[in-house]
Amino acid sequence: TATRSYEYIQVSEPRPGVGQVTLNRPKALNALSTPLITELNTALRTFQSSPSISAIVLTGSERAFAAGADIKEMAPLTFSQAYTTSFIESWSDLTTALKKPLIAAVSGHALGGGCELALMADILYCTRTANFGQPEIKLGTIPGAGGSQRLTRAVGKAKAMELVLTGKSFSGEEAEKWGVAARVFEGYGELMEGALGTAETIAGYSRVAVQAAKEVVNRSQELGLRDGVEYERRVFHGLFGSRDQKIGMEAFAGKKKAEWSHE
Ligand code: CO8
Repeated sequence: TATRSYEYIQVSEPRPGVGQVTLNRPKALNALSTPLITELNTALRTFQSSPSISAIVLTGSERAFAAGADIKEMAPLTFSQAYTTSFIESWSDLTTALKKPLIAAVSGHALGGGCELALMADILYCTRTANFGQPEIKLGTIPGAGGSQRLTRAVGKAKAMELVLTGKSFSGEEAEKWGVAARVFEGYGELMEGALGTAETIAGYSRVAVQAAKEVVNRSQELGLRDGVEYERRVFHGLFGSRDQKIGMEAFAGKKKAEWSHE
């Protein structure tokens, strides 16, 4: 992928098959302004269509993953402006358009829209001292990018209600204990090592199977158990039509390493 020039993010390919987006608006603790989100969407779309990328890591700085939506941009917005421009609707491009796995590596502040952005990722890793929260109530508003829904699914209603109503933050250590984060790390270096390592592992598998795996796990958040299991079985059956299913199972039987065709 050609590294384009962005103003608010940095884009790299740090490992084979792995794309990285680093939010880079340090003066505002990576506050998620509309231009930043536009760049993020462009970068993710570019990785999505790149045949050399199989998994993506999204991170911020050691100090801040993202301190929320840009409060200074939102302050003067009127209802009719927000409504008619579908303010923040483009955020959900991240979850709907991206078929490749996205790993959020969170250090420092992940507040408001920053917490919601992290919750949109397929896998969330963080440092022990990461600072998560939905403080919108303190600004006279509420989460607007899925926080009330995704956080509640992740931690349950009791904790989510307390967090959203008080605006109190929670630590990376708690995020891991409560099931928001898949894994917690001591420092930023270990966090990035862990996130890139997992992305590289995923990038070593069949891209067809990886996309299907992400799709079926995400369906569990939308469907009842019976429909979800049936959906999974349909996709599982479908994979017998892929070349990589034959390659993977024949390699196992022949005690060889699978050389994926991604077909
Ligand atoms: N928006 C705009 N600027 C910000 C934001 C933000 N969310 N967060 C920090 N900044 C700016 C500060 O204004 C400051 O700028 P300046 O130097 O020009 O004064 C700079 O970043 C550094 O911040 P601080 O000096 O405050 O740094 P501290 O280390 O003292 O404090 C905190 C760090 C605790 C993170 C503090 O900055 C803070 O409380 N920030 C706001 C956190 C917050 O309330 N986030 C929620 C925002 S609302 C939201 O996300 C709604 C989501 C709705 C859906 C999505 C809509 C797009």
